[in-house]
Amino acid sequence: MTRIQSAGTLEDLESVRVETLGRKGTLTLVGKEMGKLAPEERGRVGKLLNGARQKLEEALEAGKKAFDETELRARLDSEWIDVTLPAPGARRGHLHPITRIQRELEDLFASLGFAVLDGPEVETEYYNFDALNIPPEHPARDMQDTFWLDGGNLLRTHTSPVQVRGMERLGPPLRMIAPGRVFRNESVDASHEHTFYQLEGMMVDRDVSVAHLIYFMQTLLGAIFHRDVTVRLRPGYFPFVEPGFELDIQCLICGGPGCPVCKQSGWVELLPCGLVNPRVLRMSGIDPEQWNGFAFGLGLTRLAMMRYGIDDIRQLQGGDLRFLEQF
Ligand code: 2NL
Repeated sequence: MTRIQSAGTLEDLESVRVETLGRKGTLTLVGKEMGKLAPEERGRVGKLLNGARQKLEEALEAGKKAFDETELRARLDSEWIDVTLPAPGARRGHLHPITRIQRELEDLFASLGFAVLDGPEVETEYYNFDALNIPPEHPARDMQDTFWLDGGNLLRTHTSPVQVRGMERLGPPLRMIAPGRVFRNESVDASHEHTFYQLEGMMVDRDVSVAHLIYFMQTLLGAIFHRDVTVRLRPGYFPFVEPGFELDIQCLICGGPGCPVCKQSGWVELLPCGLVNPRVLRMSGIDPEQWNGFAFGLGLTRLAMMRYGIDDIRQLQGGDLRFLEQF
């Protein structure tokens, strides 16, 4: 009994049980000797033996219960959880910087009444070149610039074909933008990618002028950069606009002295634009005697680089999460 009360572990209790009640335990052995007793003694000794066995069993059971309770209390203390603590934050994904700019501009143009159009990335020669008044011998059609596919189709080199389809389908007057992914067969470096994003836009109405174009482009750039940017306009030649312009902005990476993004010039070609060439309107079923319009092409990839200060275009398509998680 003393050993049961002073037992330090469950194992101590178990050895007391084995030594007394087990197969070779003292009480068990005594019980086996009962036969040797005089018959009149057996009843008395048997009763004593049973009483002792019962007391022992009860004491062992109580001891075990005490150990179980101690152990349970210890576990409850150590495995205690504060259910009022805030849960660890779930890791959430986010939009790619180009997607963010694209959505922002889609919202801006939608608010100005422009339809947001989508179209195929695999195009025909007609929609990518012919309908834009790009002549058969134009260098842009060259193997170096265009990914040609078997059967004469190609990966669109700009989103203009979406606008051609838009002119055919909507008819004048119209306002539309065509954002999307375009492809050029280029050598890749810090400022050139074979895959990049563009947003072209067009407005066709009666008596649209260069003044409308300039005003509109200024509004657009103010909304994009949320600050004053220094711009310059140069005459530019594109077969699908006449007259055509190049709108440049002063490089937001280096601010003027020159860096890899602006090819050391201090200026970045941001926005080719112009009045839609009458031949282009006519080919898409719009009468250039009745209607005219302006059009522009915005490089979304370059815009994202300016906005976020990214100095290497290859990072945008590279898929390196350490880069992407910054945005
Ligand atoms: C570029 C192209 C420009 C246009 C694109 C356009 C489309 C049609 C008719 C007339 Cl259907 N013009 N698009 C106009 C001016 C410039 O830029 O490669 N931009 C980065």
